[in-house]
Amino acid sequence: MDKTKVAATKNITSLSQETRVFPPSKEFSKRAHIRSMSEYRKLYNESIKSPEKFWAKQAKNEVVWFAPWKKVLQWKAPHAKWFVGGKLNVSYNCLDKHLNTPTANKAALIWEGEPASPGRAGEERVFTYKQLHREVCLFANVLKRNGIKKGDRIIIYLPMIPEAAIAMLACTRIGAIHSVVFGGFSAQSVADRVFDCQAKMVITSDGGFRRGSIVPLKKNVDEALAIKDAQGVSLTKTIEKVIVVRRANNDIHIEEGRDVWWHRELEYVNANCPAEKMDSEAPLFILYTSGSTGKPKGILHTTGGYLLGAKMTSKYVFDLQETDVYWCTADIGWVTGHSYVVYGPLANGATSLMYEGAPNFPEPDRFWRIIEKYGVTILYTAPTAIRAFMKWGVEWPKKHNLTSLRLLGSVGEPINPEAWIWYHEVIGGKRCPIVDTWWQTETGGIMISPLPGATPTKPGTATLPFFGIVPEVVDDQGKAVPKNCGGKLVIRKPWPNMLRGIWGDPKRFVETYWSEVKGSYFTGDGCRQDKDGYFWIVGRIDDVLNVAGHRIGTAEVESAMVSNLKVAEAAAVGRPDELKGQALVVFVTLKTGVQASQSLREELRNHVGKEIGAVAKPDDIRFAEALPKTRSGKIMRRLLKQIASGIEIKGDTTTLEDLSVLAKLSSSDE
Ligand code: 7RM
Repeated sequence: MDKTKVAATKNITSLSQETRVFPPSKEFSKRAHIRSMSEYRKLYNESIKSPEKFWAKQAKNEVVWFAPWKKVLQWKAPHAKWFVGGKLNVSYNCLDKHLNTPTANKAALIWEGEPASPGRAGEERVFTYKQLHREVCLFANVLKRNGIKKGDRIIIYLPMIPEAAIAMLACTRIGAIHSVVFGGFSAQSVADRVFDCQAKMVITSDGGFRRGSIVPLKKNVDEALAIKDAQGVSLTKTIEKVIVVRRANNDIHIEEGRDVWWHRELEYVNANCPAEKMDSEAPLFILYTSGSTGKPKGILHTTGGYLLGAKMTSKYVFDLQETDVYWCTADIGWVTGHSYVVYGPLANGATSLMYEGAPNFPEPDRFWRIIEKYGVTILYTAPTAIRAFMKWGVEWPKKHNLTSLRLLGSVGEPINPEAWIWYHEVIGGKRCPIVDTWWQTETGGIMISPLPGATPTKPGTATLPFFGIVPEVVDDQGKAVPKNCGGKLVIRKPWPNMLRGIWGDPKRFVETYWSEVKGSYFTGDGCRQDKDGYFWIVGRIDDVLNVAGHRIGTAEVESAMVSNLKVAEAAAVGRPDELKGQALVVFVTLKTGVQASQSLREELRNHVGKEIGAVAKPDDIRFAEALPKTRSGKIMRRLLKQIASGIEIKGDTTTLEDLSVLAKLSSSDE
């Protein structure tokens, strides 16, 4: 019997309980960029039937080019070149383009700092497009003054402050390649990344605020720059300069000749810095993402295709309108921060809000306070955050007027229907469409998502592909599986903002993404398509459980578990089992005030059994205070698997948000 099919059939049974459909309201559709499914289908079909014609037209309309391209696409699988021969500049498209328009004096960036006392808002800085342009030009000249040339690599290791966006844009202005390293990463991660891309400069700050305390970023950089390899050779000898933003006013060491203050450097430069004419395929940035094993991969994105993708997806998925105050809560150290805090919104002339700190500082209503204060209209956040809000209780959002919101977004993992409905009702006041957006660091931008004025949504699915994207669910032979059967998610055709490679490792690029299914991009995700063609991500392929011959996606077990009112969050993993191949272990955190007990364990087992069938009844439920997550909020199932199997934790834990979580988990035998 086909195992995939069994699992898939089970999935339908389980999810057929999730039949709620939410069509967009007439009022929303009426003023949206894409107003109906037929409009979506028409454009989508065009984009698939004649992709080059479609993309050429979009690139012409959406992007300012200094010189036209000669060829839209050069595709020698797996190597794509888009808009070959075209010249442009990303910072020009995000800033200069708006200068002689009414957008010039509109807020480009609204920033709020973390420090605040209960009941109060924080420090505020606002940059109009004109002001942001000036800051970027000034800082671009600082980069030049400090020896940076086209093609040089720069590590940006900053908190969520405006200087982070300014630094990114300044790099793109002069053709330097940035690699943003999340401010929560360790000295070792900084050193590894410097070494991998042979960076010439680090841009950091004295410190950053996080939940009321100061993260010593500059100290981490000092440590990173002192790290040597086994032969005693400095890992970071390529670094010539460190530019330091003053943010937290904590004491730091300044290494004469190497370290300079951002604000001091500004005194030496003017604001005249024409944007460099960059080749469409010139590297734009490298962003490191952890692979399933060891060494992080430096995902490479280039200029023209990336910008077009970021711009178009922002415009259509978030339905950006002139009056929106748009807030993507992702850190810029994550690809979501690149495409949907900085490049996408600014290329569209939108107002992008940036918040420095934690959602529960000084109290769990910080997000809602910010939304009320600035009149945020679009909120884009992650399921892990939504589940945290659910856990903290509705009293926090209820304290604030959230009626400015008109659209909600989700990204990072499958959003379980429970969280979806809560988001819809409590935050969206039942009035806001939700766009559940599926994509990856590698894809550069959103790939599968509703268009909010057109697509009827269903809780738990990212629905349908964006223009020009051809996803398919396939079996191990690479053949498309029938509707409602589980399989691997691949992308059949090249798209403009796809990754161009892994920095310095062309072999790994081919092996990781292009060898699993011949001729197609392999996403690493498990998926099934329902009868309407909607894509349901069931989790990473590596995480798919095989219990007594049934292939079960982690996301589905977790979703079933979390649909119990007492459960806040759940992570399902397999542990080797003589009888069944794998036994199903679910780690569970409970809602505030709920007590763990043997009877609750039984109750939850039965609950999952009822929701998705007896095969998915957990063999073991382990109550935990918290789950190990990456900085971007993804559960690290690899670690949980090791804990569940009682083996020592191996492999990379540098992306782990809170190391103490692991210790607690390993010792918990409640
Ligand atoms: C943007 C981002 C990529 C992986 C991806 C999936 C998972 C992301 C969704 C999702 C289900 C979603 N980049 N993922 N979004 N799964 N529904 N809407 O997250 O490179 O950090 O991660 O995240 O597994 O492959 S990422």
